[in-house]
Amino acid sequence: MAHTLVQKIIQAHLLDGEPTPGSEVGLRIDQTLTQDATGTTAFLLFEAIGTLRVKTEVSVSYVDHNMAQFGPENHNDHLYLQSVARKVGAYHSRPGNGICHQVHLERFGRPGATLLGSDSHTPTGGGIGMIAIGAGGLDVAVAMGGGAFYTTYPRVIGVELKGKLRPWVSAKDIILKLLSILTTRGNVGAMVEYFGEGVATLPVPARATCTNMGAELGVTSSVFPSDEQTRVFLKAQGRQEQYQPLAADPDVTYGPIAKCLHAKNDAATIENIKTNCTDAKIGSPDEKSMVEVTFGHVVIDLDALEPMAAGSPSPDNVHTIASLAGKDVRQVLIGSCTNSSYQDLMLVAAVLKGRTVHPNVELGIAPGSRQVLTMLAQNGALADLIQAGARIVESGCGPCIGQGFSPAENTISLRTFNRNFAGRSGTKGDMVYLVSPETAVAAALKGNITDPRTLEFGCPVIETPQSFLIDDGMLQPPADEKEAAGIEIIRGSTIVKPPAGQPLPDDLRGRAIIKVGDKITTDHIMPAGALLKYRSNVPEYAKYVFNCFNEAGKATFADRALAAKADGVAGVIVAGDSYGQGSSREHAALCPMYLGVKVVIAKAIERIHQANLVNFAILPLTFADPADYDKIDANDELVIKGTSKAIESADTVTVTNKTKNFDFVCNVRLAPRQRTILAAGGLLRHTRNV
Ligand code: MIC
Ligand code: SF4
Repeated sequence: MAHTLVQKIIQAHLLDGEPTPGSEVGLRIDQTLTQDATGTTAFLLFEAIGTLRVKTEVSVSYVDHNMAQFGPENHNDHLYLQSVARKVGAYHSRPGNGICHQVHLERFGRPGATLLGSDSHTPTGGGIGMIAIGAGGLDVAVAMGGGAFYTTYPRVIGVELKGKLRPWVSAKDIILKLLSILTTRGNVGAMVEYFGEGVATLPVPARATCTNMGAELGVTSSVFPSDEQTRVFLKAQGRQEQYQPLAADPDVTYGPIAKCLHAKNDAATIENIKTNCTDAKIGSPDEKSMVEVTFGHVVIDLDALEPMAAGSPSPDNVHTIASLAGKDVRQVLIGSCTNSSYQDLMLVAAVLKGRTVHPNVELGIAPGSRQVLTMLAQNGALADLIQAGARIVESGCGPCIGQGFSPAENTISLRTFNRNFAGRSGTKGDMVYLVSPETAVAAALKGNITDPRTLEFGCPVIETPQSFLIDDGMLQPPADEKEAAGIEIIRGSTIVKPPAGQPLPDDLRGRAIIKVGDKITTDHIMPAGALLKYRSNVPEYAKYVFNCFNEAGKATFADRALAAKADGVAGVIVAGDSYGQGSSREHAALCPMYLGVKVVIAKAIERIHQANLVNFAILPLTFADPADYDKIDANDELVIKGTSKAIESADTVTVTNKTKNFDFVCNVRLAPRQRTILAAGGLLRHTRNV
């Protein structure tokens, strides 16, 4: 039987379960990565599990998110991470060395390996032919200790790339086009695999832009074949010996892929599927106007692709640049793990050389890594950027996670980033468009959204360098076991041991602490930006759960949840569709758990967040009939009888709304291992006991 590349890599790492789409499998993890905003908790949990040394091929602790250092919290975290990494056998990438995904691609990623990272954009590694997956810190802690990572054996969505990109059109436009076809919803349990003649035309960093933003599709991972481009990249990084060619079997077929879309709301998506997918079949709307759509695989014609943008508040709100052209732009930011490679920034520098940024625009540039920044400095491109008026930001996440550069009110900000969730930039009502570096730099020069193909000069051609500048001086290797014994872990007072979960009571009396709508992201649940510094202090950070819904002078979510806890009542969160989209931050489960939340009832829950809820002993339920969502209000008293049975084996459970006096049914969609974890009171207790 012919296999996809996804299947080949996964089957080579299968430790447990059947390789059937939809079933739960345990995978051997070769590499892990953590970053500081999730990493302190991950390492604290690793310590709590009791494993003494890391057991993977390589584990790397990066510091890239939290570098503003107002108050001692961030530096306390850095010192903790540096000392704990050396002691337990992990590499440590110091602040300034770059964004975890960019540095990992440059220095560690290898074709055919599995990578688990406590960051949702870990799938960036798929650009170099690895199966790279984002997860909560506790899952990564378990993998660091040699434990399997459990996930759904995926359906594989094939994406065929035909032809070659035209000048001024780039990889970001490919993934934005894909987002317009697949959207951010309904892709849970799938992985994307790129194939076709167009693949060979894309260098590794361009591929990594596509796999990075696969996170926004909601798929578990995305992967490119490992080929000559991969070899050239690895050779230029001085790691040619890690190259191996990898591809799907030639006669493999992809699909069928099924999606359910709303006939009216998703009319444009249905049209996109009809024109861009093979064997598209569109059903007739049922009484709720839902349409079953199936297709074989997606086809993207690179020759015909145009510059694209995704407008606030979602990465799948995609338009062509031509349709937006002329809108005033006040800010352009270039960087993030999506578009901050050497090639991306060389392109920007070549365009800006000898020119000046438009007087209405502020331009910020954050190079993805110290390697990129040093190379730009050495070849003069950095001077071209500075001379043009760019504000150079240190290599790290910076404005992508709301650390500075919040835009002015009612102004458009163009960013080469991957997320534009409402308010993530730090400004309420922000208008953020996600674009390619080509489109970003065109706006920086013109002061408005400009199709770069209309610029009066040609598009510079940037080749992959023969060799990148290799200097691992800011990558500290782990200490050997003997030396490790003498290393003392540095623990500042702001580093607080995270709480463990508790088994759920059999008869659960609950209260709806909040009712939220569709597409609630983890940024809504646990804000980042200026509050990111509380990541290693759960009691402090928990004060800000659902902060964006708190109203001045009224009890906050935290106040209401703690009041319920004091009344001996469990907190319940009621939510709409796609609850928990976005990041892997387990604080979106950990902090509500700390406040006494024990159940989430939603129309649908996203993959990483659902796993984090289970890991922290919160029961994730989905409405059997979504119409029941409309019948519940905040403050309703909800009772669930027999949770132990439901967790053990049931597919559904009945919830009684005592306030409104009616019963409704919820689905209990849990993989077998998730049931065991919940019964144990969370992953930490489960792991300690096995
Ligand atoms: C993000 O892009 O939202 C983050 C910040 O990188 C998160 C991780 C975190 O919240 O620390 C992610 O993508 O998982
Ligand atoms: Fe950092 Fe932004 Fe990438 Fe998240 S998406 S890892 S915040 S650069």
